[in-house]
Amino acid sequence: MDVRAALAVAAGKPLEITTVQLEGPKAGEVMVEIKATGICHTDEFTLSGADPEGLFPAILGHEGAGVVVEVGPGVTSVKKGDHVIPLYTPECRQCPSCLSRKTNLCTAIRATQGQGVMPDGTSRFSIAGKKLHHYMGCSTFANFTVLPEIAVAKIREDAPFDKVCYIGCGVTTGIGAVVNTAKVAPGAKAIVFGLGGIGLNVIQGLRLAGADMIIGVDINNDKKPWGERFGMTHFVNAKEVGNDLVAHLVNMTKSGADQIGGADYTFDCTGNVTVMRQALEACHRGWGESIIIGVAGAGQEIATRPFQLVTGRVWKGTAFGGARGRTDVPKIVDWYMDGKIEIDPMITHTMPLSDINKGFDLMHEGKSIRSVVIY
Ligand code: NAD
Ligand code: AHE
Ligand code: ZN
Repeated sequence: MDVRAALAVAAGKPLEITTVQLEGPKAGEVMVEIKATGICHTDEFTLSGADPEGLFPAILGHEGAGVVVEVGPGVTSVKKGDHVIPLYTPECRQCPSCLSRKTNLCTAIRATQGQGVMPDGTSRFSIAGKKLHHYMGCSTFANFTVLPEIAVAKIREDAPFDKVCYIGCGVTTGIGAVVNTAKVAPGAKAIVFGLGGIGLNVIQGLRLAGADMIIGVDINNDKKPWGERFGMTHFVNAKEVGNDLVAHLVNMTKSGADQIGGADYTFDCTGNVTVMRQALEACHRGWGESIIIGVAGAGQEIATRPFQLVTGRVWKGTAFGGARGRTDVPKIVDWYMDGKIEIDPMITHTMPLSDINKGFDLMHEGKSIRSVVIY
């Protein structure tokens, strides 16, 4: 069938709005009509050409919500009409990783997902008979897509698609990094680097967890009121502080008898490897944990003096906030519907698919928190 899509034709080029062809779901797959999709910095990362796994031509997008319109043979967990959120981190509940209970990184279909194809090694998308690549197993920049059954989370039907699509990546990643990965305890001191679509969700996760001190760091002063809106207690402009940023942050966290200073938890939400080092080194000696959320381009590496780790700081990473999608995403949708977490104010811009490139422009200009395409 013909579907409308924003096609990534090559790295660094704007998306082309066009009609592409989509084959129906095969065994174990479902077709979903995407009703809304967010634009995450990771889409920009891949479109820019920095992603070592980036493939073109492809249909990007991984932060969607929609309705199941058709199921392939053998599908049992969802049916036509179900409301779902696509999962770039699936949950098969059978692979060694799922069964380990130690990680959310299901490995059932990761290899083919990285090759831009469905688990049987073929693509459902094409244009004029030429194959197109899927992206992160989701391809939500098309009004219909096909996903493996294990890569959709069934959600309640009263949840608005144009808001809960953000749970498909940003919300779950930010809040999950706090509650699943760092397991932040009440009273903690935390530093969040990068107050964008992810960082603000880390901040609201920290507020939820009962952190006492939440320092936000950005290079854009416009982000200060945004951080405060979700629970940030202090703001630091990294550019204004200059080379002494780590010492400045460590000083800010000193209190009472503790004149060593350093945060209990820090979070990198920038993808900048220099910032990742600052985040690690701003942790408290002996126990501070730094969580890397940002993704960095091909060839980028992190560095620090081993002394930083010898003296008890811990470097960790998190993907999709450590969430097990089919289990946790419906619960996060409930948190939103029950008013426990906020989403609406972070969606600063909405647009039709035809204007999707404007969403990328707004991100580059630092003017948006999240742009959402509504089909
Ligand atoms: P965004 O563009 O909305 O926000 C990035 C923020 O970082 C901006 O406010 C920007 O001003 C700030 N920033 C840039 N350079 C900085 C610096 N040197 N110091 C301090 N702040 C700086 O992006 P986003 O959608 O929030 O994504 C953030 C990162 O998280 C990206 O790298 C993205 O690819 C990654 N990400 C990872 C996961 C995961 O599962 N690990 C999930 C989603 C996004
Ligand atoms: N292709 C990139 C990897 C990028 C990356 O780490 N992606 C995160 C999700 S970002 C969502 O906005 C992720 O889930 N990682 C786990 C995984 O298995 O990819 C690269 O650098 O190769
Ligand atoms: Zn994302």
